[in-house]
Amino acid sequence: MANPLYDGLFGIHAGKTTPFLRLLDGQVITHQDFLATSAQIANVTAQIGLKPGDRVAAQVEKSPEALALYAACAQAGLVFLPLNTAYTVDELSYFIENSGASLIVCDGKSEEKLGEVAKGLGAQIETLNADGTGTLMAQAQAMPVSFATVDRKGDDLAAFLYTSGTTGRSKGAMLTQNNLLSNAQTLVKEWRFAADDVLLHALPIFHTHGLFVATNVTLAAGSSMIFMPKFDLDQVIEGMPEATTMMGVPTFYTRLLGDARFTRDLAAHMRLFVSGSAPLLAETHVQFEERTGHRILERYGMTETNMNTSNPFDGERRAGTVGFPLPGVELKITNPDNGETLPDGEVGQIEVRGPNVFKGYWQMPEKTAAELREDGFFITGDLGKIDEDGYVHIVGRNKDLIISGGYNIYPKEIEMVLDDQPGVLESAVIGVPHPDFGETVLGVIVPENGASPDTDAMMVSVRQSLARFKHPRELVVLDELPRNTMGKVQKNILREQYQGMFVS
Ligand code: MCA
Ligand code: AMP
Repeated sequence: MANPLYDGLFGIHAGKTTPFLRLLDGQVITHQDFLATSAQIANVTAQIGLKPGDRVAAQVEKSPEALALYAACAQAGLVFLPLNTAYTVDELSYFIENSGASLIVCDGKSEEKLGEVAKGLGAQIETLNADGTGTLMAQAQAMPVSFATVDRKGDDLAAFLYTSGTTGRSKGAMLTQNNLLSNAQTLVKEWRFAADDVLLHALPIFHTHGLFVATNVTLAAGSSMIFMPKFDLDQVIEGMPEATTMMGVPTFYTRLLGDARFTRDLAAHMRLFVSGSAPLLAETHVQFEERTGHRILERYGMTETNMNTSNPFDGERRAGTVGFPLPGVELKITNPDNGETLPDGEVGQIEVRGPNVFKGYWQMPEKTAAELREDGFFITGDLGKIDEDGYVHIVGRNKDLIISGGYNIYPKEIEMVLDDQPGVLESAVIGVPHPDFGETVLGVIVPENGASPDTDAMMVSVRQSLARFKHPRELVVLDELPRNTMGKVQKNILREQYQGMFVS
């Protein structure tokens, strides 16, 4: 028996004294040290009574110990549920309740509020602070540095990641051990990762990009990463000469280009820059090459599927495209009305199938059935085409989604809060271009007859319910929303009307 994820990403490094995490204070954590910490945490989970298959919800700052918690869950056969540090207690309560998490790990600052949630739901709670202190590590330090890895099958669940939906209710995407392992191994090969690579890691570790792409690839390659708490331009510029690779959302690259210290010399030691999570403007691609001589490698993925396509490592990295389906991944463009495959060159919905595709949404069989076909193809909700050379282009979205700085925001969630406010008849939330975040959130409010809604008070409610990155940058008041003859709100008209609001 075995545990494919733990064995394939972590166990393979047992006894290795080579660096895994390089911290900003100069501290280096070897693979061996990291595994010792994760085994100690796994021992804590067993001691407090967690059983394989139990869910562990973690809303913690980025730290080596937070990463070790992920490894510990893999080793103990627990399902890891990382949560954005920006989520409010309202949002967290839903995730914790919906997932039936047995353990909540949170920052000491949130213990009081989340403690109440935990109590109400019968979950245990432990704390883990940004500096590695807290009740979890206090117990872990007294534990043995080895743990008998729990047997798991490739099809067993390894992680849940919540993704919002067009109906406003978040869905727990169930990812298996094989989903995560197979994708990491494919990317190591495709992007030529080797043990001597040093990845500049400035992404958060609660989403696919920072955790399952950047971290898992580093682990699968046995390489190391400069582990930064967040994207800080000064730190990234300072760390780059020590790195060989970087992964980021387009905002990382536009921010770098906006700084005169980011030069060809600074990037001379780098061999690869990868971009994803949001569209990289062709203009950014071109400017980046002019400045550094590097062509950014753009790839395309989703929470439900990990990575689907990538531009080639060797060969032309074509600006404005997301490259080719990864080995083992099938991709087709279909007619949204009947699901039939369309000829190359025609725009339709993107569907994917492969070992990377998730198992379904936790306890939501109807939603799973609506998006994951019986034959294994997943309907991504993205619109695209395949060009004559086989490159995949994403041309739009068949889902009402805003991507701001790489974070996904579903308008429905915000509209539900706005619609509840006094004096509001209805609302429409749209994404409009933004120079730093790519897109930003704009709320359009229609008042009830005779009412003059207080937009400041509305923002107070929004702040209480929703994470900061989802807050509308502005609320505008209109007499009515544009609608088509079927009565459907025409968000495209609103997007056109306000497209210049935040760009000069
Ligand atoms: C921070 N803020 C944001 C965002 N980030 N608002 C909108 N969109 C955002 N993405 C808030 C802050 O809380 C702050 O609020 C204010 O905006 C300005 O913050 P700033 O200092 O400029 O932001 P930052 O802290 O520097 O963060 C920007 C960032 C960060 C570095 C771009 O958002 C980031 O690391 N994004 C990466 C997201 C990511 O990993 N996505 C991958 C998802 P205040 O002023 O009130 O304090 S996985 C995925 O999409 C798929 C699978 C894939 O293909 O990868
Ligand atoms: P998430 O739900 O956070 O997993 O985000 C997945 C969505 O991000 C996809 O469905 C796409 O709409 C978008 N996305 C990811 N990578 C790219 C990319 N390279 N270009 C355009 N959109 C992307």
